[in-house]
Amino acid sequence: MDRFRIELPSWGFADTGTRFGKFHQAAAASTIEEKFRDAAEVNRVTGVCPSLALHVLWDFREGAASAPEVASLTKSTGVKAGSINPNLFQDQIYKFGSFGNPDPQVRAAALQHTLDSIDIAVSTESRDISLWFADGSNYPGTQNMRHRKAWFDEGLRLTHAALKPEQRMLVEYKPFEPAFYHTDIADWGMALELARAAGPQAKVLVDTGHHYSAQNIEQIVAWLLDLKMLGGFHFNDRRYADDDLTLGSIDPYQIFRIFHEIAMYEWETGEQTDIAYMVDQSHNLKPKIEAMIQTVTTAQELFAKAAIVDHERLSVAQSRNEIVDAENCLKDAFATDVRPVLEEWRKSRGIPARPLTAFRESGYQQRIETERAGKGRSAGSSYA
Ligand SMILES: [Mn+2]
Repeated sequence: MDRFRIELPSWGFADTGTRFGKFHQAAAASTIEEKFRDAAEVNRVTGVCPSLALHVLWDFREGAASAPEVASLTKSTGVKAGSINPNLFQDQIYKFGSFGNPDPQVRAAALQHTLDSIDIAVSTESRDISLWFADGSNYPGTQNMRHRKAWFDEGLRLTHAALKPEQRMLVEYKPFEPAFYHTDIADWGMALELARAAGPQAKVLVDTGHHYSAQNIEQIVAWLLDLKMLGGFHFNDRRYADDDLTLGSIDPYQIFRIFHEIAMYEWETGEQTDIAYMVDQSHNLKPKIEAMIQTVTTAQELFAKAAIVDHERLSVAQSRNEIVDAENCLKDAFATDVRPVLEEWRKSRGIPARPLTAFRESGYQQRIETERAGKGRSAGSSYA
């Protein structure tokens, strides 16, 4: 548990909604300072969220000139700037794509924004540039998929060439939405190919909500681990599409199986993986800070359950094809209530045993509801 850290998204504290509308919350953060303060509160009660993922368009209103403000917020809140997310989907020029747009001027603008984002990451001392592209098309025949692949290849190589030695670029994939016919980076195989072609500091980012319903995500994780190409996760849960629900709310066994693949890999190889665990959720109905605390403690529980799988016993059962025993290794661990031991672990680290209770007793929510009421209705992120 001492090694488990999870990064919060700045946009998870802002007002978000669906394409049908937004329900405003009085406590929603509308400035970068409020997002840092909320993240610091989650970190205060959980002790495992030392960094905040930032969105360039939403959090760096003045581009690189906003970096000193972020640095001072890091100082005052103790929360570091985490992964830097360029925004290549909201500007009007991106109607037909960014890196994959047939118009060379738009591709150049998208690349420039990405290079600017790398500079921002240097100034905030962020390691990871997290790349998600909304590029795709809605109707057959309207775009040349091979040409777009080549343009992506070129754009990602140029992005990689601008990275500092300690930086990484993470390539995220998604099968559909906002495009409904084809997406340029639709699955992990496409992301893998593009990342490999870009260079050694490019890895694949797995967003758990970016798969078709029946897809075996832990197998993708196992392959990416084996290929040393797993850069990180965007955690969330879903029932139908990219629903951005709270991690483990619909299918906790799914996240457990992912953590199990990682734990088993570490046990077998003796390696310590270097994977960025990040939250990418949109809490439209739940109070945002409570939802984030719930997310973090659920992630810890599922991580702990995966850690107590009897690897020795599992390994033997697998080699002998004792499939009931092998399966039960997972089921036994998953059925174990790890909450008491997590409470003990928190107490031993000076963290509140029950983070949600500690948060409710702090009065923080009431304070910000009063402070922020009526503020920032038009500011902040769109649905994301
Ligand atoms: Mn994501």
